[in-house]
Amino acid sequence: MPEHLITDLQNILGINYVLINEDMIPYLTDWRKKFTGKALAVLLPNSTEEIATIVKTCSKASVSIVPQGGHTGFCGGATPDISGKQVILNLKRMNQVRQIDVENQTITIEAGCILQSVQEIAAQQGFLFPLSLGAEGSCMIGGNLATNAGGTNVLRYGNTRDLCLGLEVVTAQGEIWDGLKGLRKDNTGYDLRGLFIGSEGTLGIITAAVMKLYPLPISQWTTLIAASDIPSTIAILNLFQKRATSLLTGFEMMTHESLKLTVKHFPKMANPLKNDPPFTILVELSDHESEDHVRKLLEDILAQAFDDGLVSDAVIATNLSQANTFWQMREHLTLAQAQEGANLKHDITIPLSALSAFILETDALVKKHYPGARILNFGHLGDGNLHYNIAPPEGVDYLAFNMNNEKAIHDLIYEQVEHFGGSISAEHGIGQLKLADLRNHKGAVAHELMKAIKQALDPKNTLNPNKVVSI
Ligand code: FAD
Ligand code: 2HG
Ligand code: ZN
Repeated sequence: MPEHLITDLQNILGINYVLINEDMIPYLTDWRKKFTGKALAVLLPNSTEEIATIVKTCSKASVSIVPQGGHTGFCGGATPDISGKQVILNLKRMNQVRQIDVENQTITIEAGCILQSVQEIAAQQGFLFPLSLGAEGSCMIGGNLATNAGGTNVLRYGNTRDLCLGLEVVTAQGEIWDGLKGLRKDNTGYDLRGLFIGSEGTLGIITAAVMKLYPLPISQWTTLIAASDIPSTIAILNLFQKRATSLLTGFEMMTHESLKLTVKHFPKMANPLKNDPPFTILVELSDHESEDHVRKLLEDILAQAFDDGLVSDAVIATNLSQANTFWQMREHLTLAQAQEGANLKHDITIPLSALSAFILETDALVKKHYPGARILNFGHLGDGNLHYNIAPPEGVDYLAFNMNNEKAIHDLIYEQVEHFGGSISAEHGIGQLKLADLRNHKGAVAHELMKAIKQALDPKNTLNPNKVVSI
């Protein structure tokens, strides 16, 4: 690294926006406190042109760049390695709304906009920006795009990729690609936008995006439903899909074990359903027409589910505040697990038709090989997405348990995922956490294609090296 790199960067950004020494500390450790790295500097640019100049400067000095948004990712993608030779490029100052196009129903936003503020700005204009996840108060739209985040509205509106119409990206060579057209159809060759979405900062730096907006629903009804097993849970999902079709906007599953841990850390999050059922399902219906219609539909579907013997108890939220409490129960699962200790996360998808067998077999294997280990299984069941997390037996130290068992537990669960035709990452991505697992999972051909793409777009390995794929 040339001696004068820091001075060059200070000349580009101004001295206040090149953090060094202890000022870097908040940027070096991820949300879960699982990964801590070192860095030469943390850079805080506020324009696309500044980012382009930084990339050219760093590339010339052979210094690699770790893009960072809200640093809430679960796979260590935004955390630098321990060499101390990388720079972090945090996009939080790139937080302008560039345009709201009411007729086109789009919003053009910079990568550092906080997700929740985008939802709020859209709502002020009478629109819904449907991306919604527990970290929305601190994750940023660039991070959401770079991870192709999912969350709780995917069932109805799709994941971040489905919500994006255009991107502005700084390439690994420091060129600016302006792809900010808000077009719903554009078949002009390779899908560059699609390539950068979900690339976790390894192919380009996303600086702005055109995102879809939707009409705000006028009515939402939220209910908690008790189910005794996974087949009933899936039958309930299918019933709602059949009868509520596009009015179904949320279908989340929480197991008894995960809710027990939530109440331990957040006693106010007690389950209003009687007798702590094995499975608690949160269902949300949304309507743009009439309040009465959706309420009646919900009651009818529930009545049918009771008649069919699928449901043993249900509570419909009578007001917004109660609906929010139901959602908070769901969002506090992750917070409670983080308070308890950094457990072993498996963010997986399984085809719904194979889900029951997967859970039955995998639970049995985990219980056999790791007696007493807690299976904290919950997730966006409507998408077949489970968060199949494993915590040590009550009272056993997390660090020691993870150190002894992490690889074997990941292997066991990922083998099961392969066997049942699933994916080892539904929504959190690969980062550094699953780098080694990806090759097995994708197979040699797909993995080589991914490496060829990285090699073609970033031959000097300037952007987020050793995340997703190594070249
Ligand atoms: P970061 O963590 O800062 O970065 C993530 C990756 O993107 C890194 O590889 C980074 O290098 C890259 N990156 C960041 N910004 C850019 C950019 N501008 N250009 C190029 N690359 C970039 N995720 C879900 O999908 N669904 C959930 O339901 C969900 N719930 C969560 C709940 C909680 C409580 C927490 C803490 C996290 C949750 N997450 C969830 C994970 C996380 O919030 C998402 O992955 C989110 O999209 C990350 O955004 P971020 O801004 O924090 O990105
Ligand atoms: C969620 O769905 C997040 O709440 C976090 O994706 C999942 O804590 C987890 O493993
Ligand atoms: Zn999730």
